[in-house]
Formats: sequence, C-alpha cells, structure tokens
Amino acid sequence: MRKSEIRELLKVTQDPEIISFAGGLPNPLSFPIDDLKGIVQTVLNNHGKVALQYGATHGVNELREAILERSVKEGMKGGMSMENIMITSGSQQALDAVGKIFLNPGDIAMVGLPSYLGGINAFRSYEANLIGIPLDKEGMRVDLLEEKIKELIKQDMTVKFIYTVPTFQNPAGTVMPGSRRKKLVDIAHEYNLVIVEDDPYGKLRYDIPPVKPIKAFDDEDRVIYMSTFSKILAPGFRLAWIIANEDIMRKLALCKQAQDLCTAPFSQYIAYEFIKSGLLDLHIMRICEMYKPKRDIMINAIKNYFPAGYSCNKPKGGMFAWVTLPEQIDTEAMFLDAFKEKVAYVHGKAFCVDGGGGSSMRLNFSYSTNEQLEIGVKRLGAVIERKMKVLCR
Ligand code: PMP
Ligand code: G9A
Repeated sequence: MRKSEIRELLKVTQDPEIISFAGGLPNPLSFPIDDLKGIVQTVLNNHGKVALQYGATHGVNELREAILERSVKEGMKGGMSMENIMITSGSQQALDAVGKIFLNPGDIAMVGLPSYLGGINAFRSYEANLIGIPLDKEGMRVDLLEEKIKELIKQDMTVKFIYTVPTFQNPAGTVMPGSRRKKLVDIAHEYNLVIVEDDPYGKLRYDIPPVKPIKAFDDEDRVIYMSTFSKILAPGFRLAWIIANEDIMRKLALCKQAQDLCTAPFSQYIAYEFIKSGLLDLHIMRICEMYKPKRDIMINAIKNYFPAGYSCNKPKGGMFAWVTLPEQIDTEAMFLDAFKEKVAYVHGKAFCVDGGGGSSMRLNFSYSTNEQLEIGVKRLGAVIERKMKVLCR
C-alpha cells in the first residue's frame, strides 16, 4: 500500500497561511448549514428510532428509491430496481469493494493516464497490475484502450475491468462525449469486460448540457456506476452509492458486511429528506453558481501569471484545472518551492500509474476564496518563472 499524496497534503495544508489548491475539497461556504438544521430536526422527529439504529447493509430503502428515480431520469435503464443500488460510506468504500471483489494479486485493470489517485491506491492495495491508457481532450483514448486489450489477450492476459471517471475527470477535467461512451461500452461487450464508472462530478456543470452516464448506454448490466453526496452536499456525511447487477451486488454486500456492516443511517435519512424536500437540486444549482466564477478566476489568473510554455484545459465542470509545464520542470521537486511561498498543489506523477505526469500539476479551484485563487496562482506563477530561469541558465 502507498500513502495518498492528497491525504498527506491535507495535513500540512491545514495551516491557514497556505493557499491550498491541493485537496479536492468542496468550499465550506457551500455547505447548506441552515437548511440542514431543519432537516436534522425532521430526521429526528420522523425517523429518530431507525436513524439512530444499525441499518440494513444495502442502505435505507427510502434513499435507495430516491436515487433510483433520479438515476432513471438520467437515462439509466428503466428495468433497474432498488436491489441494484447500495449505499456506501463514500465512493472510496465502493472503489475498495470493487478492488476486493475483482482483483487478485497481478490481475489487470485499465485506468486513465492520469487517473484518480484514490482509485489507483484502492486497486493497488489488492496488488493489481494497473495499466494506464492516455487521455486526450475527450477523456480516455478508447482506440488505444482497444489496442492494449488486444495486445494483452495475445499474451494470454485477461483484463478484469476498466476504471474511468468520464465526466469532469479527476484530475484532468475532461468530459467523454456520448459517442466515445458508446464505443467504450461496445469494447466492453466485445471483450467481455466490466466498466467501473466513477461519477462524483457529473452534476457540477458550468458550460455544457447534461451528459448521459456510460451506464445509460449499458444494455448488458456490465457497467458498475458510482456517485457520491460528497461534492453535491457534504463529504462529512460520508455518503455515496453504487449501482451494479445483482450478481455483483451480492458480492458487494458481503464486502460491506466486513467493512462496516452498514452506512450511517443518520446520514442516509438526512440525504433522503434533503432530496425529498426539493433542496438538493436547488443546492446543486447554488454550488455551480459559486464554482463557475472560481473556475474562471483561476483560469484567467493562470493566463495572467504563468510564464509561457504551459498548457491548461478550461474544465467545463468539476473542481480541477490540469496544467502541464515545460518538460524540464519536475512538479514534484518544485512543490517544496511552492510550499515555501505558501501555495500547494498535487504533482502530476501522483495520478499516473506509468510514472509519467512529471511536469503536470492538479489545481483545485472549489475550496479557495476568490481572492486566494488570484493570489495563489500569482505565487505559483512566480515560483514557476524562477524555476524556468534556473533551468534555462
Ligand atoms: N472518486 C473520485 C473521482 C473522487 O474525486 C473522489 C473524491 N475526491 C472519490 C471517488 C471519493 O469520494 P467520497 O468522498 O465519496 O469517498
Ligand atoms: O482525500 C480526500 O480528502 C478526497 C479528495 C480527493 C481529491 O483531492 O481528489
């Protein structure tokens, strides 16, 4: 097992002097504290005796029903039932459970280059052989994925699953278009593979219409879908859900019984009441209104303060900008310089299973105040400029 760079950084970035673009944290001002005061009262009044008791492994049925209804609206198959949904203690638990079910030491899973660090670490803890597939502006390159799968089959090696964050990817911010999603499902069909679709950011949309999840293209129940309340409500509830076919669901339930018996029913009832009262959709709108200008401030500040030679996406949603600097710059080594200037980021190598990403960095724009975004990027620009001068000497 390896340390998570993000988790390690969270410890040091708690210093209030540091402007942290490191963790994928929601903005604390987005938390609907006043609304939740009323909701917590309602939960205690209406569901107190069950909300404070141990709950069923799969979760609170009212919440599962509510998630089912929302998932079907997003285009997932109408035939799906509540039995296909399990509530988990964060998506991180779901990622770990998927690793536990599918991966024996040495087994292959395909991941993006770059890919979410928490997923990589969860799968690595089961001694998986993770093979990276490069991303372009439209997410995972499914043409390269197919080539790689064919190559592996020729060597008599089997792939267990494909892990992807198709919408506002963490860390690269990319969105996979519908055609590519469909192609990915076709590839999974062709080679009889499972797709693990991790979708925490799909609702944090700033400039584009909703994109259907990969699971909406899945007629064979081979997509395992997961999403979370962490970015649309609050990560402190540790509340997420996983959708899978019944065979996989049975195994997930066994994992969960060993992991934590059940997800906190109190959190689940709060989320349920939040949805039922119509507050969730309103709240998501408010979060997007808060984050869109933050994205713009960060991207403009990068244009203003970073020396020429970098490339950076303008993410259409989510929480991250992905910047690649000239290749002589090692962002892991530069981190200490940045830290001295009281600004933090996550270096790109942390997200790349092939050891690449050395000149890239992930910058989170949701957590900081607008003022900090401007100042932090300015500080970082100066650090990069100094580094480039030294390297060019
Ligand atoms: N997957 C991705 C892609 C994430 O970015 C995160 C959180 N940063 C998670 C999973 C884990 O989320 P949760 O808080 O639900 O455990
Ligand atoms: O580890 C955490 O606190 C969750 C954040 C994930 C990320 O930074 O991508």
